[in-house]
Amino acid sequence: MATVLGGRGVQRLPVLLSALKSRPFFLFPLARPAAAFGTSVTSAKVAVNGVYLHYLRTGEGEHAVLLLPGMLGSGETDFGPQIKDLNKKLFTVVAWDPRGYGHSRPPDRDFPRDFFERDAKDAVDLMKALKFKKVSLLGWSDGGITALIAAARYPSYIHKMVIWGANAFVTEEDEMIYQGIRDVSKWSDKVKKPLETLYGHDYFAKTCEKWVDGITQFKHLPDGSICRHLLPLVQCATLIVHGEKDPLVPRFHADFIHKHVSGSRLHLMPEGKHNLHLHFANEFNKLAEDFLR
Ligand code: TYC
Ligand code: MN
Repeated sequence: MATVLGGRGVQRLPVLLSALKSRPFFLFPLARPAAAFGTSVTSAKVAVNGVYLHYLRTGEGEHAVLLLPGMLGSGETDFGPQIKDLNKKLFTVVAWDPRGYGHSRPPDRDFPRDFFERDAKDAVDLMKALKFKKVSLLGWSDGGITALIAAARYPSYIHKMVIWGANAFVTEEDEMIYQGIRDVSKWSDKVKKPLETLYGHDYFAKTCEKWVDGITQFKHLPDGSICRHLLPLVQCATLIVHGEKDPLVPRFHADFIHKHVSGSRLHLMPEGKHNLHLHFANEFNKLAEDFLR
C-alpha cells in the first residue's frame, strides 16, 4: 500500500537543491512571470511498494503526465526543458526517480531480471498514490521501456504515451554498445557531469556497470526479449519518436515497436540523437503536447 507522506516529506525544490550544491537550468529565472503560469516546481517523496520514491511536480492542468528517465537518470537530470516548458495549464507534470536512482535512495539500485517490471509497477503505484485517476507517459530510453510495460500491464490506467530511444529486445549489436558505455571514464564530460554531481563518482561508476550486467541478462533470454511479448497488449495511443542519428539505439528498435504496438505512430527526427528531447527541446515539447492534447 502506498502512503502519501505529510508535510515533512514535501520540500521546496530550491531547498533540496542547495543541499545538493547543484542548480539545474530550469530553476533559473523564467521568461514568463512565474505567477501567471504557476511555474513552481515542488520536490517530494512518497512511500510506494516499500521504498520512498522521489518526484518533481509542476503545472496544474487536468491531464496528468509522468516523465520517465533513462538509465541512472532522474527527473532533474533528464527532463529540465520538459519540466520548465510543457504547458502548465493543460498538464500536471510529474517527473519521477525510479528506486535506486536520483533521490529515490536508499535503496541502492539493483537489476534483478524483473527490474523493468518493478519500475513499471512503482511508476503506476506512485501516480495512484498521488491520486491521479489516469495518466499519460513520456518515457525516454529505459524509461520508454518502463512506459511500454506499464501501458501493457495497466491498460485502463494509461491514457496516451510518447516514447523515444527505447528497445523491446537486446541483440548482439546492442550488447556491444552496452559494453562500450560500461566504463564511465569514457563518457563525454557533458553527459557524465550531472550524473557524477548527483551520485558521486563511485556510486555512478558502480551502478553503470551493474546496469550493463542487468540489461545484458535479456540478451540470453529467448529472442533477447525485454518486453517484446507485451507490445501487442498496449492499448493506448502511442507516439514513437526516433532520432535518426541516435548512436545508442538503432532504427530497427523503433520500427519493431511501431510494428507491434497497434495504431502507433512513428515520428522521425533526422538530426535527433539519443537526447533529442534536450537538444531539440522546443520541437520535441510541441510534438509531445500536440500528441497528448
Ligand atoms: N537505455 C539507455 C538509457 O536509458 C541508453 C542506451 C541504449 C545505452 C542503448 C546503450 O546500447 C544502448 N539512456
Ligand atoms: Mn504507422
